[in-house]
Amino acid sequence: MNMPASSSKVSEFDRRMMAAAIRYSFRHLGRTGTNPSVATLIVRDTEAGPVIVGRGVTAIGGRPHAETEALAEAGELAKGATAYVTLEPCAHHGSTPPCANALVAAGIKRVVAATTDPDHRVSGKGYAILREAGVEVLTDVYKADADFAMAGYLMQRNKNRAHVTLKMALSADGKIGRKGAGQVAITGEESRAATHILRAVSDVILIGVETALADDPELTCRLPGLESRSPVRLVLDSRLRLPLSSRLVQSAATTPVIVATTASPDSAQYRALSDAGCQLMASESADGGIALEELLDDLAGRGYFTVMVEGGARVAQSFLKAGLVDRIVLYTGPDAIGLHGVDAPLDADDIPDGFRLADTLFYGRDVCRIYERI
Ligand code: AOF
Ligand code: ZN
Repeated sequence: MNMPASSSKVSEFDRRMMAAAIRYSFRHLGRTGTNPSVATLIVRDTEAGPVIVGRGVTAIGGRPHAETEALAEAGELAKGATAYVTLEPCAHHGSTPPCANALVAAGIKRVVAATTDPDHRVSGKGYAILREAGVEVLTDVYKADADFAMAGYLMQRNKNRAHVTLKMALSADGKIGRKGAGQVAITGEESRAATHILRAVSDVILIGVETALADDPELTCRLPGLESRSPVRLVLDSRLRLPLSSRLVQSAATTPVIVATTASPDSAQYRALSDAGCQLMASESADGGIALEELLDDLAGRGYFTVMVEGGARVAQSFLKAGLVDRIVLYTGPDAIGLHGVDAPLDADDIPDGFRLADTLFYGRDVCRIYERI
């Protein structure tokens, strides 16, 4: 089927290319620092049909940008081609000239883009540079999917806070564990691996101190090959009950631990945790607890744009009540817990208003539903 990549309307082929570009953009998710992980595909019409002549994804660390990589691969073949970009090409002079100018200089004649860059140095200006140079620009193609892929970046730019994913595993009867039983297996191997991948692409994993005390988790990414991708671990611990002997504190030297607390910096435990290598973040809200929104602002300010809340029920409830959950990843296992089960703060029949079901995935015998704030 020869579908030209040159029409002035968004075609089915354009959509397919954009879907591929968005999937490709996940390649460096969580590894581009404060830059979003963006992808570019350069497609040229040939007698044999359209051919991808250049591919690029934002490099690890955030530079070079996706367009630079894709144009380098395409070389002369970029002349007259279409570029599929998951984010509006930049218009500012960073350590290299703007990507919008680079696309023009390379002779790209058509740009299909997924989402506008909210960065004030770019927003709309990237498209304007292209259009002024006579490049045809089509925007908002699969915008929701691109926004999903770079949700952390967009949240930081638009609201100046970190993006929150609430992850929960529920038994078939809607429980998250059994009272006094510590960690109970609810989901299978495949879901566990998927969770570790979620950890690997998050900047921060957050739990409450109750979970740290009950389960003594390590919260690292332990998939073969991805061990170095463990995120920062953060414990909400207003009264500093986190034991120095916990796995978290014991591993603080290799994988950072942040303890958010309302305790005084003069307290002995504050100093002890700090001496053990934890970073302490002082916080206080009107009710004496940890101010969650402030915490998320503070994290974004430190360059942490994505937070995954992993437990327990009380912490989940606090984020939900504060309206600070942006995405819910809900695994449901095949077995019931029955007696002494701990109720979940929500289940698939009881998702708060304002969320849409974005995806349903099947891992072994488990179902994973992803809900996205509308
Ligand atoms: C693009 N392509 O692949 C990415 C873009 O510090 P700098 O100079 O790298 O600029 C960071 C900004 O670049 C970032 O806020 C966002 O506006 C844009 N990211 N742009 O054209 C890319 N990652
Ligand atoms: Zn750029």
